[in-house]
Amino acid sequence: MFDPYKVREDFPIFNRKIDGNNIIYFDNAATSQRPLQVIEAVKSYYELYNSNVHRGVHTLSQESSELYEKAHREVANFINAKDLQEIVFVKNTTEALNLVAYAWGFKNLKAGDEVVTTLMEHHSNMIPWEMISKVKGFKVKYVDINEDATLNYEMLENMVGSKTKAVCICHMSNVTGTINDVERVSKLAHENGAVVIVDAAQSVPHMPVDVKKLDVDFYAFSGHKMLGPTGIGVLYGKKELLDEIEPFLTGGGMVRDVKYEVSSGSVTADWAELPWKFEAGTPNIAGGVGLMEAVRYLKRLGMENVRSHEKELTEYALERLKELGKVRVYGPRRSSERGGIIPFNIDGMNPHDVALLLDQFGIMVRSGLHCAHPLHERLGVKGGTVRASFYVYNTREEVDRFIEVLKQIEKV
Ligand code: C6P
Repeated sequence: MFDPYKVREDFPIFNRKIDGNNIIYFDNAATSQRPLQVIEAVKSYYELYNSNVHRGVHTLSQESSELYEKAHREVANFINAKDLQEIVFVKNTTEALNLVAYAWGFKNLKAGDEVVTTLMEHHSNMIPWEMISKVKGFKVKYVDINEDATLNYEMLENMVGSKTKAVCICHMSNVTGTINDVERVSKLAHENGAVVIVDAAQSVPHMPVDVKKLDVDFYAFSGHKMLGPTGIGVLYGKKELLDEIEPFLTGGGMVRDVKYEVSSGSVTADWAELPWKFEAGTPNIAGGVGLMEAVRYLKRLGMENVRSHEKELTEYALERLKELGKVRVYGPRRSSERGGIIPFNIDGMNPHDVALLLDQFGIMVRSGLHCAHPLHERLGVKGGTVRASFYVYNTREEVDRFIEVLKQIEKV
């Protein structure tokens, strides 16, 4: 039985009170909290194994390398990738998407080509494509959303064609919680010879993911949104695609051999095997170890349970929000199409003021534009939204308190 009260016991931060209030943490789409198991794993890495990886023959370096490789394998297993060769550790989703844009995009895109993305993207799945399009001359096209903030699939189907080289889409919107049918998008893209690049920052932490079933080409996510440390993220890429592209960052740790050729007076290099070819410089080893522990923790909870807990909590919160006369909620109507994210506004109030008032009661939400300005503009809320986002340790009781406080704020 999944029990959020039992889960909470693993999270030391919930022992803290702020101005006498328990912490109600509803800002999980920005970053999650960390369980003791993850904190301990990072601590014990530094206490027992700390050493650089792939750079030493001594015991500590061998052990540290083994742990770091194991972390890649466990992440691969978590999303059903073939093996560690398809798992590149990066800093976060932003870096993963930039890696694809710069490494794959520079090699494969030219004038006349099109990259199709959507209006519901986080800036990190828009701006890199716009930046490269200025150099390479291809066009970035945007698929619209429907009135309930779901993707306009009809428009997507009309937009993807022979010129399309990539379809870049989020699995779950960080603003509306909309869950996109990535399997359908992959099928459409592949039928047209395009690759599928998915921003999975909000999906991997909250639902079961099988990259083989989704048939995605690249899939990017962050450790810090899934109980892991900050500064560690993942780029999954199909081996054949990662094999064919050049690294984005170059330098130490990612080469097999580097030669100075006397005849030409220049240096040439050939790359290390996957995934190390894409991990230049000393990586975030402790972050990788912490992420491995986070993945183990989520596996023990069961990702089906995580999804159904959040779905249930979201349905409950949406139902209770109807009790409020001045609150306007955005996002899909069907709970099968939305994750545990609720953006809303209170009539006549600035979202930051609402967030500050909630904060006085120990309730943490995010307010503003959530790094998705075009989406807010499309929703007709230029001033932003208040966003409550749930995770494994949130409870119905917390939702009740949230509603009670919102009722007081509404009166103000
Ligand atoms: N969204 C939010 O509060 P990073 O910051 O690189 O770990 O993740 C970027 C990112 C990319 N895509 C989506 C869908 C995201 O939600 C995020 C991060 C946070 O919504 C911080 S802006």
